[in-house]
Amino acid sequence: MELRHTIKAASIRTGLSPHLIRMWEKRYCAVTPRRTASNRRIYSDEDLYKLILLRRATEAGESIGQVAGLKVEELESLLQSLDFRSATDGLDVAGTQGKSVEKIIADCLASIEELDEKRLLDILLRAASDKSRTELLNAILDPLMQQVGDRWQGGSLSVAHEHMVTAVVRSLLGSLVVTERVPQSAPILLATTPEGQNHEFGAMMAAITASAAGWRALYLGPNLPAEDIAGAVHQSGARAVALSMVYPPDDAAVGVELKKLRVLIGPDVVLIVGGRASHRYGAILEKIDAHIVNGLTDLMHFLGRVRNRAGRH
Ligand code: B12
Repeated sequence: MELRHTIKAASIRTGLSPHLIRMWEKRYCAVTPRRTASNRRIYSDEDLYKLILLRRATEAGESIGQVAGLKVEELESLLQSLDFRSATDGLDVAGTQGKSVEKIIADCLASIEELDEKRLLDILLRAASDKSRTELLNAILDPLMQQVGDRWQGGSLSVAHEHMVTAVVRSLLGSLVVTERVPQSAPILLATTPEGQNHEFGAMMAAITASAAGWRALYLGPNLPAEDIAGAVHQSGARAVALSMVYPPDDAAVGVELKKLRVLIGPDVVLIVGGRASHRYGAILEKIDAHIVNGLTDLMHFLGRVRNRAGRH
């Protein structure tokens, strides 16, 4: 285990102030850093990861006294259950800032109908800062996009409305992908869609979820040929690749790309596939030893397990 982070670095990487880190350490024994010869604190990667988990747990309303003594695996399970709770309860309860997610979605739809791009972005930015990541993705953006699709099909929204929403949601997700803070030493996950698959929000959400699970996620954009995905894997040393597959559900060329990808990245990189079309490629995915993961909550669990497994080696 590498011990190399000063308190300043720990503060930058965990998003906690040095004062809070010292307080959690002294009062609650949250972590026990080593000391240098000159008595300065030095934190390990594992310490940083635990501090990030503790930050998330306290942000979700847990008291530090209750959670500081938990082990990393226990904190991961707690966070998964909290995330799950907020994602499923969110539709009925008032949010932290007094607005239920139902109301947020209704406000978004009203601004979409009025083609009010600025208002839509404003509502979503506020939701991004008030709500947990899981709630934002699972309980707001996912159902919002479903409703936009339904209304577009039903004729009450035009292609222009749909494209406006798409542009706003894309820029929001894009900014979340690059601003999530995780330790430099975290394992790397690449998120993209294979060539021929253009719907990209699933891959972007997978990247954001991976960051929340303590991975360093790089989003490579959609529609990427196998050679380019493999090139990025080799350059970055990624341990996992997450692919989103939405449409078309039955393209033989996509199957060829998937097989090529496995050959190019070798057997050790974990391949994760999600999205509404993933099961339609089930036979090929099984052959190339890819894991179909059904949703973002399951992805969180899955990545936690992969991370722990590798950590023990
Ligand atoms: C936005 C959108 C577009 C945008 C995409 C923009 C972009 N940059 O991504 C645009 C306008 C470009 C578009 C184009 C098209 N679209 Co479109 N689109 C949608 C819409 C409205 C929302 C999709 C979306 O982003 N949802 C939000 C995301 C987050 O949801 P999701 O993809 O389902 O992902 C969730 C899970 O599946 C999972 N997941 C997804 N990926 C992954 C990956 C991993 C690793 C994990 C763990 C989980 C996971 O997690 C997510 C959160 O729960 C849907 C409507 C709908 N009901 O979904 C149609 C929809 C997907 N589109 C559809 C179609 C048909 C098309 C077009 C063919 C339309 C046309 N005639 O041109 C083109 C095809 C483009 C192409 N060449 O592929 C159909 C697909 C039908 C089908 N057979 O499945 C849908 C369902 C609309 C419909 N009801 O007919 N589309």
